[in-house]
Amino acid sequence: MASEVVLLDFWPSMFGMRVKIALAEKGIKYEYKEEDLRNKSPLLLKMNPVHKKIPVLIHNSNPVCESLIAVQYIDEVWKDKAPLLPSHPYHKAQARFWADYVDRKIYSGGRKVWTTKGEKQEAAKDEFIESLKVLEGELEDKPYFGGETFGFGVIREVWTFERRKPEGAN
Ligand SMILES: N[C@@H](CCC(=O)N[C@@H](CS)C(=O)NCC(=O)O)C(=O)O
Repeated sequence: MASEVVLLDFWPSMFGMRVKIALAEKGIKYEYKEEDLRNKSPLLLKMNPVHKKIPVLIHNSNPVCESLIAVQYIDEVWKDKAPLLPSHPYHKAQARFWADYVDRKIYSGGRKVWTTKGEKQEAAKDEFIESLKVLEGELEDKPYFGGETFGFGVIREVWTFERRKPEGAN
């Protein structure tokens, strides 16, 4: 039986983009459902009752919440094509460490820059640039962040992936 995959998302969400990139890399067909975050659908509230956030990957009616958990789930279920995480436990741990770093430092640092003003914003900018330098240092001269091939590392760092509004989106 073909598996049924649904993605609850909001088109500009960088968290949603991670999951869309993972699905695209694996060549998985799925149904895309755009959410209005000011008026969340009963399906979203049912599938993610804890955080009530997108993205939610629904696989054969089972919800998988949190973007990085969904990316790892996709990698484990569709393991025959385009591996996203390294197979070696240590390298896998490193990939997870840097994914966590991006969520803690880059996302929250960027958010601070665009939600503050004046001196606080200047301090936030400096902190954000320092966090980017740390990432840059980790990249060194590798063709892709986190390794030699496209994978988990690229997915977590893609912030400006083409944000194309799907037809019918608000
Ligand atoms: N840690 C979550 C973050 C998801 C997130 O923040 N989603 C936002 C949209 S970008 C959302 O659904 N916000 C609605 C709300 O907070 O009520 C993940 O990685 O999936």
